[in-house]
Amino acid sequence: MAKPAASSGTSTKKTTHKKAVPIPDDDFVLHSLQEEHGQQKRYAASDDELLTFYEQMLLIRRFEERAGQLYGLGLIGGFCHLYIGQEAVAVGIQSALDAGKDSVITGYRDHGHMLAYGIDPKVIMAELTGREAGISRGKGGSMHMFSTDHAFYGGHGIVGAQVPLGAGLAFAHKYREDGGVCIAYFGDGAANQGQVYETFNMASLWKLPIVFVIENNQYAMGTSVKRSSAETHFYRRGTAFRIPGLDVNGMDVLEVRQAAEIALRHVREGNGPVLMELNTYRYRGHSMSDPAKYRTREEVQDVREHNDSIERAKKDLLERGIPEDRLKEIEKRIRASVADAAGFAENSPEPAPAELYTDVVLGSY
Ligand SMILES: Cc1ncc(C[n+]2csc(CCOP(=O)(O)OP(=O)(O)O)c2C)c(N)n1
Ligand SMILES: [Mg+2]
Repeated sequence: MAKPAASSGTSTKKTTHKKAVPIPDDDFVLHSLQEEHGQQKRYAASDDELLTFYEQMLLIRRFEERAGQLYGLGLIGGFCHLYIGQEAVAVGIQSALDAGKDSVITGYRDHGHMLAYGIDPKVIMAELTGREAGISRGKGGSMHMFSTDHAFYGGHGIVGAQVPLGAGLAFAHKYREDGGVCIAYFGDGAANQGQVYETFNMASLWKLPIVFVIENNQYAMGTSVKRSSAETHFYRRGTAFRIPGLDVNGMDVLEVRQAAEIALRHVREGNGPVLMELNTYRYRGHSMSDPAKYRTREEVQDVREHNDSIERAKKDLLERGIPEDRLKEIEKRIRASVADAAGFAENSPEPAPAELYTDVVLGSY
């Protein structure tokens, strides 16, 4: 390339810059999982597996749409953060877990993670409507779903709090030698918190079995990642702690699953944590009370039309020769299951007033 001509009239004084000299550091081994991921991006799912992923993602979408309607009708109170758009993340990752052995923890946008676990939509919807039959007995609501039976440790309203708690779960896996791995999900906004990096340090130092999953949905409430984050490639953020990162298309369930396989293998081999960045997008507002002034309708529409995870899976299935009727059957089944869940939630009783005093920590400690 031709050098740009020196502008006339400027000083000809030369500045000398020393070149950065690479410092040898034999001790520094950072496994490049990105390279392995680049070799095969998409998981080689069987037809049945892909059909299951499709069904689970569609269930989350329809469930969340219904939850949005129930919120509008006043049947769901408090905060409610929908997962619509991000379905491929929870489904792709959780399908790779060893059920009953691995644990999961996330923030307040948690309905999708529970559904991806195969938890009955009825008890999730009943929790949203504050009924006794809810998974947290109607006392947690949208942000505080919990199921120790499924090793699902919430549902947390304090942004980023789930990250050190996740390290605690991972520590327990290691201490008990139960072979489990903890998946700790958090957002791009949470990723700027100090507690996240304190956790990275300890998790890496102690080689804890944990996968940190950053769901980069491009916004933290009304603030875009570009406005809030000096380093927007979140998968690089573990480097200073020798935690390898994976940059993943979170809108493709097969890519998510493949990356999850790589991350889990690395962690299960005793190498310590992995950081995954899942690039995704939330279609709805941050919560139900979001005026959405910070982005255009066209931006959302563009992702919906060109990058939707459910449409991508549908296209893949049709290209494999799965008959459209089979997909229609799935849609019908899901519509019925979501209607059932909503009916169940609306018709079950609320907890008795005496329940206000149960499951509450009282006294000094
Ligand atoms: C410690 C703390 N600070 C602020 C809030 C208010 N708040 C709730 S959600 C949120 C944005 C988090 O964004 P992100 O981590 O990207 O997750 P997303 O909502 O996009 O899933 C904020 C600031 C909070 N709940 N907790
Ligand atoms: Mg976000």
